[in-house]
Amino acid sequence: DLQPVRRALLSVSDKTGLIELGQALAARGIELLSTGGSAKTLRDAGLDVRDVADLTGFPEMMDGRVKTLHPKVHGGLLALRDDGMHVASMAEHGIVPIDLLVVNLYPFEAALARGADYDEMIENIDIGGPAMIRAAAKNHAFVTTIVDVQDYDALLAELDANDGLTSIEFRKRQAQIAYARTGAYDAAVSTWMAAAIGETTPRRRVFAGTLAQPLRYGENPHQNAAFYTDGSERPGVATAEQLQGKELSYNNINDTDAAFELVSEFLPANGPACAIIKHANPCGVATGATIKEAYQKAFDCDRTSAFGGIVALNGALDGQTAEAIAEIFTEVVIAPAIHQDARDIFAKKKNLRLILAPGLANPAQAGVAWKQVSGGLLVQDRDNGARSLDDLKVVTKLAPTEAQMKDLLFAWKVAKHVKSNAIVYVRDGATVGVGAGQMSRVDSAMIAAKKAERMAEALGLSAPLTQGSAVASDAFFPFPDGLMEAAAAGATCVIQPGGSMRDDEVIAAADEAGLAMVFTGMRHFRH
Ligand code: 93A
Repeated sequence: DLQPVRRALLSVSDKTGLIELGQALAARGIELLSTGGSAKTLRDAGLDVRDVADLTGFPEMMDGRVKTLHPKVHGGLLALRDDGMHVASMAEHGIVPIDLLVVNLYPFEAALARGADYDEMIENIDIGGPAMIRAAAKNHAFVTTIVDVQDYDALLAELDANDGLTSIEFRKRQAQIAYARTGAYDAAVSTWMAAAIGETTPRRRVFAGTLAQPLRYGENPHQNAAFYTDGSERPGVATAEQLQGKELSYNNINDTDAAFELVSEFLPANGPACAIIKHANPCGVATGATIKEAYQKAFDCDRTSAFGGIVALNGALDGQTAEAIAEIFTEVVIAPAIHQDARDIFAKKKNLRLILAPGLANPAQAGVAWKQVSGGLLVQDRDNGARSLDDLKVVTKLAPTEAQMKDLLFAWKVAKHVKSNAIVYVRDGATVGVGAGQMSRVDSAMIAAKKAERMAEALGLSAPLTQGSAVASDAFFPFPDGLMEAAAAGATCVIQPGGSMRDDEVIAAADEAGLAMVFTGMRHFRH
């Protein structure tokens, strides 16, 4: 099922590679049709091009809103070449077949990224382009549709492999991409509109992605998987550059995201910070005078779990820190800057994946988070909530000291990134025990304390570091038992949302145990 390409219509906003493509098509004897700007680019390069306006007999009008919306264009794309009636209609109306369509759309997504105003966004909604793409893709039995600059080479290779014709397999594959492109385009328009008109629960909503990378497998080897990106240019695992190491796995991407989002909570202006993640939960988070000290303190929270972990830094990775990290097996290191000496040190660790992020993530960034359940999607705002000193309410007789307040806020930031039920012990700007993902809050408090005891033994300390620690709970203590578990582990101050029916009981228990406790009035469940 090979089809000839005699006539091509090129209409592109992104002119990258257009001249080379036009030259290559012309060299293969293909007639070129094109719209205003595209035609000019081709003509300026010395190519012979026919204007679509010449074909339709209508000038481009209404600021370009109407340029290709014409039966001579759409008839040429949609006509079935092997249908007598279609062929007769073409002859009757002077419609010529268009065998190849190359379109890329008005840069709506780019306008969105630069924060264009409402009117400008509206003008960036492409109508004629998607109409042509959908028409050509529908008629893939005869017509080839190209919507991405990155597919120009594949098109030329296809033509060369088939003596100037295209195969049905190629046309089908490109048609599928074409519909994904128009789908994603309208998804971007509709998502933008929902935000612009303040619609938080639109009756219909769409998500779209572009393949960034096929993955060897998913969470487990028997699951197929791939990584799709949403086109946003925000710093994160999707926009970071891998400098070395094996390809990232599904779990690596998930964990690196968790690590990077967590470490980004710590502003570089407040000093270096490090987060070490295992299975999407932190096993150590710390600030320090230097990046190396932050890493060391994070590592000392739970050295056992840190083995094979993901390390994220909020500042430049230097050689000293790289040396310290290289002492144990580490899967991934991600940082917003990486010094040459650090690169040299890791170059010897062939398997370690070293990733350079284009800056830190913005924890306050608004956005949507979604999760699949059978039969649908659960959609919610990103958890971009944060609490500062002024938001905290002291509820016990004893108020935390300034130093305790610092640790409490630190513990709270970390707790937001720990799977519920989350209990986080912190001392001197470093986690010293993390209890994650337990079905009972008491168990989370106990497990974190046990881990701290084990670390104290390993480090040869006289007492676990939870002694004199600050403790955070991601949700309120429904009963005093969880709180008492933390007190038994040596916590002396507590941060939690409050809001339990038994707050009075819990506060009384805290007073009796000599604890200082603050309420945040905000919960950070994470499931
Ligand atoms: O304003 S439109 O929606 N109306 C149209 O009829 C139309 N036809 C093509 N935009 C239209 N296009 C778009 O113009 C294409 O999708 C492409 O992005 C752009 C190319 O314009 P030019 O060749 O003038 O740079």
